[in-house]
Amino acid sequence: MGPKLMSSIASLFLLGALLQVVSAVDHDVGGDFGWNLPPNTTFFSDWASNKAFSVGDKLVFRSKANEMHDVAEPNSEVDLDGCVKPGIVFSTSAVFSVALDRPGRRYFICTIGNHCNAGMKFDIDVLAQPGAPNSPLVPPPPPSSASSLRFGALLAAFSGLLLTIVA
Ligand SMILES: [Cu+2]
Repeated sequence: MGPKLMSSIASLFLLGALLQVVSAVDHDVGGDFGWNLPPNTTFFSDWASNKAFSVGDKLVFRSKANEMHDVAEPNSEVDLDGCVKPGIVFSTSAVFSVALDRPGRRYFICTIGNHCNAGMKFDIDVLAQPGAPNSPLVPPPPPSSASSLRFGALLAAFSGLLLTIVA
């Protein structure tokens, strides 16, 4: 493999990484309304059903300073429907982000008071992005290719120098 081809491949990897960064979306849960007591019980499930979520995206939970909320992740649809509070609560801070780092269905509720029954609950389907460089489905390029690329570039520069000297 010539240095030129290898640097083209490297550029492709770089472009892929760049596109991945650009395409990752931060989703403000509930839109401008935020993660607060909703006007109706389907507010957040309606919000989620209009969105597409992919690995690499983030959920951003923003709550009003005068309202107390948290974020917790039930294990199943049954627990979500029944507002079963999981043992672990992520955060009670006014702004909290959840990284969508794996594909599959995920469930979120607020465990405070009866907020979940009041509608502070939703589920999402996180889509994998096969072909994206940092997707777990695609292994990263082996480290040896990076070092041989550097060696190839060095070799090219060196032989270029030699040719200049000889000529
Ligand atoms: Cu709440």
